[in-house]
Amino acid sequence: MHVDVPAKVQEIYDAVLRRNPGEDEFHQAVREVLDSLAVVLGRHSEYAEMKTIERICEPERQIIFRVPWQDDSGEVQINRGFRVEFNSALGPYKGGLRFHPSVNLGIVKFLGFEQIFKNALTGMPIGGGKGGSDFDPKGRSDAEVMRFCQSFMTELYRHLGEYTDVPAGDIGVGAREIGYLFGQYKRITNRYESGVLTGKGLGWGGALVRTEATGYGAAFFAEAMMDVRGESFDGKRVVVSGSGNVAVYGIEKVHQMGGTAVACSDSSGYVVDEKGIDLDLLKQVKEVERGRIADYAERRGSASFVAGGSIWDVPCDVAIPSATQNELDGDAAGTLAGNGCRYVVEGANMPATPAAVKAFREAGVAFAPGKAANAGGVATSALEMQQNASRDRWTFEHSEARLAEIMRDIHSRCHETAEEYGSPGDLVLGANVAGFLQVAEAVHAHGLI
Ligand code: NDP
Ligand code: 2IT
Repeated sequence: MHVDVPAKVQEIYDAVLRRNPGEDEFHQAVREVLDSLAVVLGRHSEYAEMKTIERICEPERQIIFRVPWQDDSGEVQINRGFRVEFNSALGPYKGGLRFHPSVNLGIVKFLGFEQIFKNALTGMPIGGGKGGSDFDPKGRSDAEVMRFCQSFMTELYRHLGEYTDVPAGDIGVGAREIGYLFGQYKRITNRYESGVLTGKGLGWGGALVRTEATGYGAAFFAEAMMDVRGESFDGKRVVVSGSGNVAVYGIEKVHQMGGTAVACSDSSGYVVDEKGIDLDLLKQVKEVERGRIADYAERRGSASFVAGGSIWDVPCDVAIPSATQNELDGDAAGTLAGNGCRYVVEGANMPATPAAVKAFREAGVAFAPGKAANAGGVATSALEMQQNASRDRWTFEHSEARLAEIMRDIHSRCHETAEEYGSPGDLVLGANVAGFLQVAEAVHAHGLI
C-alpha cells in the first residue's frame, strides 16, 4: 500500500481535533508525537493500513464522575473525578492521579497519552492511563483530604485492580492521599490488594526509592546525556522549577552528582540561593510544613525570593523544569540559551511549549522530553508492583541500581532510535518512535480491538 505520509499525518491530526474539541493540551501532545511518527509511517505501511496510530489516539475508556464531600465547616462540595484508561497493549493501565483546580478532561487525556509511550520506554509491562480531579488540596485539613479521597475512591474502585488499572501520585497526590485512597479501596473490596496502587507508605507495601524515583531518574537521564558529550554534573549550575516531589529529589541527586541547584519555585514565585539549595530546609518547608517557597527564603540568609517572574531568567548550565505543563515558553527558552544553558531535561510532563522545544533545537541545546526523562517514577512504580506480586521487599541500594539502569537504557534507546531514523541527537523523535514501535507491535499482535 502506498502511503502519502504528510497527508495521512494531517488526516489523523484533523480527526483528533474534531473528536476532542477544546482539549488544547491533548492536541499539543498528539501533534508532537505525530510529527515524529511520519518517518515510521514511511517505513511501516501496515500501521497506516491497520489505523494503528488512530487507534492509539483514541482512549480505550474514559470515566468521568461526581465526587461529593463535606468540608470542615459542614458545607457540601462537589468536584469532578476522571480516569482515562488510554491503552492496555503492554499491561494494566498505569499512571498517576492529579488533584489540582486546573484538571479537566483534556489535561488528563494529554497526560494519559504521554503515559502510553513513557511506560513503553521503561521496558516494564505497563499500559497507559491517567486520572485526577479538580479538587484543590491546598489549605485543606487532613480530614477534608481524607473525606475527599474516600468519596473519590468510592466511585473509582470499580474500575481498578492490580491486573486492570493501577493509579499512583502526581501533582497534589502524595503518600498521604495514596494512604486514604488505599484504605477506602481495601474497605470496599475487602481485599488487601497491594498492587492496586503504587507510591504506598513504606510500612504497608510501598517500595523504597519510589518517593525519590522521578527526580533521581531525571538526574540519571541528564547524566547519560552529558556522558555522550564527555561531560558530567560536576561543577554545573542547575535550575529546577517547582518544589514538589520531582523537584526536591531532582535537586538531591544533582547535589550528589556534584552539581549545584541554585533556584527552585512554586506557583507564587522563585528563590535564588547562590550557596546552593539547602535540601534539609527545603524538605522541612515543603514536605513537613506544606509551606510556600517564600518561607524558605525567609529562613535562609543566602536566598532571595522573587514573587511571580520567570525562574528561567536565572542563568544556568542545566535546566530541569519540574512543575507543570507549558511552564517554559519560547521566550524563556531564548533567555536560557542566551545565558549559556546547554541541557534541558523535562522532569515534569510537557513543561516546554512547542516554541521552546524549537528554540532549543535551533540553539543546539540538548533537550530531553518528559516521557523519557521523567519515566523513573513510573518505572519504580512497576518495581513496586513487582515487589507486591512476589510479596518481597528490596533494599534501597538494589532499587536505586535498577532505576539507574532503566534510565540509562531509556536514554540509549532514544539516542539509538533517533540515529536509526535519521535525526541523530533528537531525543524527542527517538522517544516517540521507540515508544510507539513497542506499543504498535503489541497492538498489532492483539488483532483488531
Ligand atoms: P507536586 O504536587 O509534588 O509539586 C508540584 C510543584 O509544581 C509545586 O511546587 C507546585 O507549586 C508547582 N506547580 C504545580 N502546578 C503549577 C502551576 N499551574 N503553575 C506553577 N507551578 C505549579 O507534584 P510533582 O512534583 O509530583 O509533579 C510535578 C510534575 O512532574 C508534573 O508535571 C507531574 O505530572 C510530573 N511527574 C510526576 C511524577 C511523580 O512521580 N510524582 C512522575 C513523572 C512526572 P504550588 O505548590 O504553588 O502549586
Ligand atoms: O507522570 C507520571 O509518570 C506519574 N505521575 C507517575 C505515574 C505512576 O504510575 O507512577
